[in-house]
Amino acid sequence: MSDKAWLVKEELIDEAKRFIQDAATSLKERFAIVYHGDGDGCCSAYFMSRFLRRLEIKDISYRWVSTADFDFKCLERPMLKNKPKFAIFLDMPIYTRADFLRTLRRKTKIFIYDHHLPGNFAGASLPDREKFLYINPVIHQNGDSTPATTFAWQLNGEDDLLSKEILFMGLYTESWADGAPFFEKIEWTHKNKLKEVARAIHVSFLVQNMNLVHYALNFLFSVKGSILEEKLEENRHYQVLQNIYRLINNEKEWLIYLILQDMKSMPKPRYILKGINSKFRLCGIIASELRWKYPKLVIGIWQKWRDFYYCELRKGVDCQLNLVELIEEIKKKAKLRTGGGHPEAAAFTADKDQFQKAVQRMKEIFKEYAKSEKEKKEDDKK
Ligand SMILES: [Mn+2]
Repeated sequence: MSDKAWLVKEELIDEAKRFIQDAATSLKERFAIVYHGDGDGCCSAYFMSRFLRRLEIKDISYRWVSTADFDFKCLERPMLKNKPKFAIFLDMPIYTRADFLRTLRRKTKIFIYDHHLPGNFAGASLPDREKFLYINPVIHQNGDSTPATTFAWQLNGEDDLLSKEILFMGLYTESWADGAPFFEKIEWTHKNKLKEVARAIHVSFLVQNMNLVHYALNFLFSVKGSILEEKLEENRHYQVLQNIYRLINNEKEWLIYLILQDMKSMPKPRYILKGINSKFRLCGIIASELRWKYPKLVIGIWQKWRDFYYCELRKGVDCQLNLVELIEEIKKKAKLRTGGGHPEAAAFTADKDQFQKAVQRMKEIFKEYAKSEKEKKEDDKK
């Protein structure tokens, strides 16, 4: 990877800076930061907030949006009602919501930074340049996918130890931190402490329906010196993060235990397809963990979460099934709300009726795959 990909181009940073500074001078109040509920989104919101406060903006509201499906509907109604004067969206494909942006811009100046594939960009119908700035390095920087945290860190421009640490944590949860040229001076014990904190930040967003509660951001704001010097065991905000982490981890362990108990009754499992019940969105991490225990199998773990059904798919290293193709097959039989991913890891969501159809189809494909594998093995023996 080239050095440039670690950073967002200076001219893009300058453009964003000018746009936000102008807004700060003319509007002064009712600023909103909307961030993706994950490590990168949260750390970028931290830097953006620091930048705004240095511009003497004190009236800032915060909201986060969760994956897997970027539930923008929960966001749009309250935002249109609250009518912020300036709205900042970090690390999420909000530009696909053209109707929402068109309505919002009547009262609101809009800034967006995202680094995901642009998808169906609502470009033509979007607000004019005066009131709207959208930066995505995938479009504006030869396809580089520089994380939102890097962008906001560059924008804020301060280079104290805490800034470096929060940059590290944002990049760590995006799996970018290793090899990044910014962290050469940080010792590995220090890095380990940051990784632990980063995991706690990331996991705190798996709690249900809490888009106005900012455990992780509140913790970041509470650190006065640096994470290195901070007595985490005495930091009330960090204790909350730790408690959520333990709660979720315990529930995950317990659910995996139930699944493994269940698997014992099947001496030769051909696939794993199981529903779980939890207030937390755990199907992804559980499916990921099971793939290591069952390298030959395809794994689907599903759950109801909020109003919809979610299924996360993973496959072991020795399993040949392509999960993207699997989802395409499912789409022929059921209407999905969202669906996609990589050949090794994919996910889909649907409402109840369609989800049942999808699971039915998935089961058939799993069985067909297991059957073809068995036949292959028997042919090899001959
Ligand atoms: Mn993100």
